[in-house]
Amino acid sequence: MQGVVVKSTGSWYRVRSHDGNYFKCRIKGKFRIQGLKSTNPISVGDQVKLSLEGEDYLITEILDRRNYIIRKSVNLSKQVHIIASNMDQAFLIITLASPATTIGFIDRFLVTAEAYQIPVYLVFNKIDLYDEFDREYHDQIAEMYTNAGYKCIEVSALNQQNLKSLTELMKDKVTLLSGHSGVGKSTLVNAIDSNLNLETQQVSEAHQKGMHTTTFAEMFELAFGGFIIDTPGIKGLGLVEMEDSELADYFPEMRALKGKCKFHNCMHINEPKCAIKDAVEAGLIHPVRYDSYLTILEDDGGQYRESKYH
Ligand SMILES: Nc1nc2c(ncn2[C@@H]2O[C@H](COP(=O)(O)OP(=O)(O)O)[C@@H](O)[C@H]2O)c(=O)[nH]1
Ligand SMILES: [Mg+2]
Ligand SMILES: [Zn+2]
Repeated sequence: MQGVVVKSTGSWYRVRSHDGNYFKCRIKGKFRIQGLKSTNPISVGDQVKLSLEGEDYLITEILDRRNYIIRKSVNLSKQVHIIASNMDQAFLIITLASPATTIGFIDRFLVTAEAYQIPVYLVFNKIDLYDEFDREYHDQIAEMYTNAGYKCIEVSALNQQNLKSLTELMKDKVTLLSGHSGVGKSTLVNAIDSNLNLETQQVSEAHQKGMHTTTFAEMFELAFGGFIIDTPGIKGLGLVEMEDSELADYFPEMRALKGKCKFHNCMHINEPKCAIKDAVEAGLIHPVRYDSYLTILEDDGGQYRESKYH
């Protein structure tokens, strides 16, 4: 029998078989993914084979992962924790306030998702709270990301505004929901599918709780077809291994100019005849995005090289 892991607690796993039944399972034997030092052998989203031994269902095999995302393990610096695997797309839930999602956070998320080749939609939630200044700020940010090649969707989970555009995208897909604690991920899921009833929190409470609790990702089946993966308490994605020279490839608007700089190894910092700097000057690449590029390059150069494989 084959199925998908929808919940993992570390000691047991909940698996949904392809015919729609749910099983509580344990692992048989050792699962080590070659080259990946992870604290968890099996993650939500994994396609697995099951067998019945006595009264117990056992996971006997993991099928190859199409993709996966990680974060650094809290305790063991060299190890990673696999958050989820085999996703079709990600929704990054963003709020301008309570809590504020920073551009830096968004851009890091986007870079990571580009590196994993997971399409991202930027979902701005809590638009019911906007005053005219928020609206103006929203429009500026949305324009910046639209020009960079990302689709922006604005919703209110609370008022159930514009949720149809999300459900259309989610149908028959596996969607990762990500974003800071308190942005409304659980509220959104509950609003999208009334069969689901995820726990929601007050923002201040979520803030305090989010700091120390290690909560696990969980996959939910949508009544209209498809699955979502909720990632409570996950602040950001771990970074894949990449060279500094690859970073520009993970900014779609910079990737579009690949090979156009005078020097083939241009890092787009202060080299002459740099197509990317020219594009920033010409207003074709947003200076804020370019700033993010420089910041990530500066801050995370070492980190990029560290995380995925050893
Ligand atoms: N005003 C407003 N509040 C919202 C909206 N969506 C969620 N919230 C509130 O934000 C808080 C955190 O929501 P929750 O779903 O627990 O966030 P999560 O941590 O991302 O799962 C709760 O108090 C929600 O009622 C929205 O669209 N508008
Ligand atoms: Mg939640
Ligand atoms: Zn350049």
